Amino acid sequence: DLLRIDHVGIAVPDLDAAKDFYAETFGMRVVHEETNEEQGVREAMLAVGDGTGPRLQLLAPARPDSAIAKFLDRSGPGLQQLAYTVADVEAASAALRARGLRLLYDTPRRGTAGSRINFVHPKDAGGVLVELVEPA
Ligand code: MC0
Repeated sequence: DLLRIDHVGIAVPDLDAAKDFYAETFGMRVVHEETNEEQGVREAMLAVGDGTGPRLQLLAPARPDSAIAKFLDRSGPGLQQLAYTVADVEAASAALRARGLRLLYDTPRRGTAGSRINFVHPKDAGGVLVELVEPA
């Protein structure tokens, strides 16, 4: 089962410039930042409002051959993914696989802040890259 929207991910070419834009334009603050080598991203999580709701995730390429670099080349900056919180990423992945959707990974990988993640292929989800996040 999906519990809630976890975050919305936006591909950006320059993480520092994007952080400044969101701070100056919308008053959003960075609550977490890390580089995920496996995913090839530098990412920042931003709180919206009082910080109790879904977050905004800024995703910048850490390598030219990464998923985010490819997305930026093809589509330019913009919405890249919609992530849902789940209690058990293996169970959620299995349920969606059983409904005929392609999950990108056979076993979960490491996401933000020690979470465990998997993705539904965007072609099987109406053009949306859906991420499943089991928080640490
Ligand atoms: C590609 N397509 C997308 C898309 N990326 N559609 C919607 N949203 C996206 N983000 C479309 C293309 O336009 C193309 O459509 C078709 O999918 C290509 O499919 P493909 O050839 O199978 O795949 P690729 O090479 O384009 O790669 C897409 C894929 C990849 C989703 C498989 O980006 C991937 O593995 N993503 C999962 C990992 C990821 O995104 N990591 C970065 C975030 P047409 O119609 O032109 O054929 S890391 C993260 O999110 C972590 C740290 C976290 O939150 O914890």
